[in-house]
Amino acid sequence: VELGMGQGGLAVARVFARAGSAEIYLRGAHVSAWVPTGGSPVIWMSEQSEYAPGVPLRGGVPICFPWFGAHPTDATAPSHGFARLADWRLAEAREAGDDVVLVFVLTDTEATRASAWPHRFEARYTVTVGAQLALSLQVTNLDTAQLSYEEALHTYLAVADIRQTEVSGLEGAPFTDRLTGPRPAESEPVRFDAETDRIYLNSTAATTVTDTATGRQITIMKQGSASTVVWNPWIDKAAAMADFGDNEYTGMVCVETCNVRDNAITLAPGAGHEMSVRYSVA
Ligand code: TA6
Repeated sequence: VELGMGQGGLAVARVFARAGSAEIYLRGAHVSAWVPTGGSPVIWMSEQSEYAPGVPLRGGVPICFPWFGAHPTDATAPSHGFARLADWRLAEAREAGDDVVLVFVLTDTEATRASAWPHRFEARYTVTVGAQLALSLQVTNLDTAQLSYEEALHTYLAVADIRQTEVSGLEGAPFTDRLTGPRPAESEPVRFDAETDRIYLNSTAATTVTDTATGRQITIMKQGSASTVVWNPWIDKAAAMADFGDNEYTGMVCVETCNVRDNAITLAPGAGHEMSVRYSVA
């Protein structure tokens, strides 16, 4: 593990395990790269990503916490919560067999206690790098009252061509399309020919991203997550984002491991919850 300077002068941890390498910005404990040894990048980052304070990286694995999307009542609150904008502490770095394990920690601060979500908490984020990438977000309620939160590992996966990509594993599950509302279950894998922004609730299934152009399959297995989001901004939405190149939408798909909306987590004082996900490439 090397600690160094990433883009924008931001602190970054660079991990070199035998079977894979990764890069994690301490800002947001934001995984920005994972490359299996001898393979090609699995995690996608925008060429236009900004590395400026108050602006989340575009791509990688943003940690959305403690709310998902716009805050329901506070219009000044940042989209997808404060965790991806915060400086996490690298608490541990160790080898585990052929893998390398990093543990990042975020606890409440004066700023978070003054935010739209003022609770006392600890979040521990474990990143295990090797032939697979495993991510685990453990949240503990350090408050004296119960608290509720939403969470998402908003992972951007690299694909050769979104128009030749499909996401399987969600067949038979109803979903809400952020553009058109509740939709009935489909029997086919998700395919992409326009902006796609789907929230599957009560969905614990593993998913697979199949890049039919190259044959690569990225398998996503999750624990402690009842929601899955599938997103591609397509042409117009990508063009509307300053940190998203106009044609970059063809090279990525977000498959997000979450607990959102009805699947939000409630913790009694002292209680904790773990959400984890493992990516493997075949
Ligand atoms: O996960 C899909 C989504 O909620 C989309 O609606 C879009 O807003 C995307 O997240 C990106 O959000 P961001 O705040 O990172 O630009």
